[in-house]
Amino acid sequence: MIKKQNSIKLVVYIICILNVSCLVASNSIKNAYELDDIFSAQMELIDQRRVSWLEKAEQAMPELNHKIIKPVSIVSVEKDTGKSFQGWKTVKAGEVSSVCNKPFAPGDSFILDFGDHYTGNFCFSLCSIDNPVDAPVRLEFIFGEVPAEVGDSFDTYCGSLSRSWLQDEIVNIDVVPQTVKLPRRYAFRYVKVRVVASSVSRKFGFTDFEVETLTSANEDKLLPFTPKNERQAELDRVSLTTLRDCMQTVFEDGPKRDRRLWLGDLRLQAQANYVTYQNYDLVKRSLYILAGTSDKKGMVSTCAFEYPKPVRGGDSILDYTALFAPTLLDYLEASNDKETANDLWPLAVKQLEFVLEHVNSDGLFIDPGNWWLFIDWNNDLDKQASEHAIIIYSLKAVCRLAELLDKKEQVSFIPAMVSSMKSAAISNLWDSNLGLFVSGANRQISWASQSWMVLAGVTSSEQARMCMANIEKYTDAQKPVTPYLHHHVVAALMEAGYHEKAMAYMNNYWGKMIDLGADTFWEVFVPGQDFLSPYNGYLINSYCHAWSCTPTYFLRTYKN
Ligand code: RAM
Repeated sequence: MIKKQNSIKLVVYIICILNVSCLVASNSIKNAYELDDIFSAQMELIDQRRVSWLEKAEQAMPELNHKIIKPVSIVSVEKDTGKSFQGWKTVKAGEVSSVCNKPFAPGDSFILDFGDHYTGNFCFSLCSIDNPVDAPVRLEFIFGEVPAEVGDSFDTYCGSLSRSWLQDEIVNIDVVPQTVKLPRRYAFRYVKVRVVASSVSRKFGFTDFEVETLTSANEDKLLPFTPKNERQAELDRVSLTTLRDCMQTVFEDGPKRDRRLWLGDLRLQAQANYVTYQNYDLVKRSLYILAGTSDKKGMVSTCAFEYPKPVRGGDSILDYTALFAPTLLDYLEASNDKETANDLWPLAVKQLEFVLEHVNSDGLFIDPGNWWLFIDWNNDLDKQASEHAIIIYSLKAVCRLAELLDKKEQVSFIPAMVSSMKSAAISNLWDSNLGLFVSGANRQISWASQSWMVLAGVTSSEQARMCMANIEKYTDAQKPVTPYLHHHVVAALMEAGYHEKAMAYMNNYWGKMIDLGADTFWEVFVPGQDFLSPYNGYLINSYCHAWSCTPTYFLRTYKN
């Protein structure tokens, strides 16, 4: 009986959902502007070009640069609750030579410190102290980007992402002496080495350790930068290390995890790359992979896996879809590569179809409820206003692309649509008493909404200044959780003309990570909440994360 009632409820629910989506679709701005022909023309081009896009991605495959780096010391990790980040500090425990050429027995362990964060392959050499070693040597390695990973145990991990992302390994070595290169790539500064088992009577030892680094960033091409002070130098250095270690055969989001290409991360990495390493081919390859793995409906990939051959990842984020055109526009402006921009133009236009479906005929974005709206990892954030603004931002980028590619006539509907969406934002989402944008049915106030509305140019410059000043005073506002959203706050402060404020904000937020010992910038950071994790497990967070690398972009583009 209960089962039957439940299935009736389910059917009613499905009918309701279908009705609502039909309602939204038939009342969408996309239908009001009769854009179907434009989008189906793009679809034909996408279908014709998709295969060649993956070929072009392959042709733009970068070479990886290597360097051999040796550890700088042996450290111990000590509990330092309440003082050090995540309660662990490292203390120098000796020179690397202190663990070389001496006998080791089961249970012995030490931690190598490479002095900085690297992405690459770890190698070590073993020797026999008592010749010959008559049993395999069984070793455990744990790789850590931050001290907590070599301090805390992985055994209690129960986060929402697979345990297999945690970087540990058990290796058996049959023949000693031998140099062993671990096949898997790791992202780390620290390596904990523990002897699990070895010959009962014959001792072995270590003679050498190194990492063979991997990156498609070329240090010789790095543009010079003169910092104004020590803090700027540090912010630039840590940003560059973050970017460098994420630059592999695509722009990865994190070399520890997810080791894959995400559109939203790519956009920010590419911006930082244009003013630093200038690897245009890597952006081109990344764009072509996302394009070549677009789905049957012509939706660009939100994320893609590279190997064994590029495929679309399962997730689709509406705001990332909207950000394809701005990413392509940035690429065109930085590289002047019109050929690629022309080639990918149909895909940039086509993305508008997916996002405009959820804008009603009054020009207002309505959350369809069946899309992943990202913006930030703040779970309490209402996304309506930010999404609304990002769609405008996307429309404007398509319009600018059209100007640069001489295709204005193809998207002549955009100016009117932008002005309708701006009016809808002001009439529905602007609270003139507060001088702030609100979002959703509960009229939520957030840094995200103000920042994206300013970046989309919805406001007059006076209003932009007003809302960025007001949000600072509004203590109950929803705040950013990730450097990704903090980036957009800094960009919005810049856009509103608050250059000094923007730099101070950046110094304060990213500077705090440096003060807490960051070698690379972290995926998630809320001061005072060291264990915060979107995946319910701080050990699985990425501590060298793509979207966090942008202080170098701000420092190098802010000319004052
Ligand atoms: C995570 C990664 C990635 C981000 C997505 C939304 O899996 O951190 O960087 O783009 O979420």
